[in-house]
Amino acid sequence: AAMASRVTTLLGIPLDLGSHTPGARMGPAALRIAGLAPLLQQLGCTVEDAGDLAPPHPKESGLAPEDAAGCLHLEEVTAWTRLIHDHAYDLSARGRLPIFLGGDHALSMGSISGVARHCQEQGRELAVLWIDAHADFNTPETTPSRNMHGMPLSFLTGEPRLRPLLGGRPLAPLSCGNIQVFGARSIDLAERRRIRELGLGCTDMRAIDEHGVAALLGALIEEWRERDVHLHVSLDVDVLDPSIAPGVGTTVPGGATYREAHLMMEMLCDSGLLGSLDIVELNPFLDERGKSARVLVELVASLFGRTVLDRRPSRIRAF
Ligand code: Z70
Ligand code: MN
Ligand code: MN
Ligand code: MN
Repeated sequence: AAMASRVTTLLGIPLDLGSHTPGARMGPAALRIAGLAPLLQQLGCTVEDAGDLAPPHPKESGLAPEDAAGCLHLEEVTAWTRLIHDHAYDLSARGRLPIFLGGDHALSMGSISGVARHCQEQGRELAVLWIDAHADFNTPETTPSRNMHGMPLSFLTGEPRLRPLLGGRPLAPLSCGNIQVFGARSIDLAERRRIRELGLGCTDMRAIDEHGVAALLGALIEEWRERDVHLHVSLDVDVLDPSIAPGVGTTVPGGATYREAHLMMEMLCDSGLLGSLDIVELNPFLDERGKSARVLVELVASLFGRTVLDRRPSRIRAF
């Protein structure tokens, strides 16, 4: 009900130069065709579709030459990051609940930094739930692939090598403790060391197998509720098992099941903390007859209040 009172804005971001497999630029179109807007409306949301951002002209990144060498399509991603940031900041300042439709995960450098800037101005604490098979915590120095969709969490935590990406705009860096990667099962060696040394929050698939989504996500939500954070959810489709979501560039076996993913969304809905959302890495060119786009739209329905029965969160012990 709290959600229904805010205007939800869809913003398409047809960016796929942060990855090496083209196709995610068609993600926003696929999510619309799968019926995202009407579904949100059925759930009682007021939805506004801001359309797709037009691809910007490449911009000088300002990165040091040795760092620039570690980043593919750097000038394009630089221009996208600044453009997305400006839109995310503006939507936040206008009180919208933005849904950023990707596009690959490099877009979160812009979306989350824009939201973070607004939160900082409001004195509101920001927490990020990064639902992903990967940790996306590489730097231009550690990356094995040079793909910038593997780096956003480094940028957002203030990695100096990536700081120039935002140009003169202020960066409100996130602390590693305010980020929680959830569902990880493919982490590079240097990334793993960085997670340990910098204290990035990370729940891997083994922990989910052992303790379950309910206990692990419930504990995170409980903490965030105590601090009344603005919660940004960044949902990378590849967290899902490839059997239910084949439409991604990098499939990793052993992903979240349909039911685990729905439970995550239902718990996040009940938390009442959701302030902004990314849906990223859907590659319709690799999908099977719209299967992955459809499952994503189903998940968003759960996140925005679809329930099986009309029970309310009072029945859930974690809260
Ligand atoms: C690897 C890298 C990645 C998504 C692949 C993979 C990163 N850690 N992220 N697919 N969504 O190249 O940095
Ligand atoms: Mn606000
Ligand atoms: Mn990712
Ligand atoms: Mn991923």
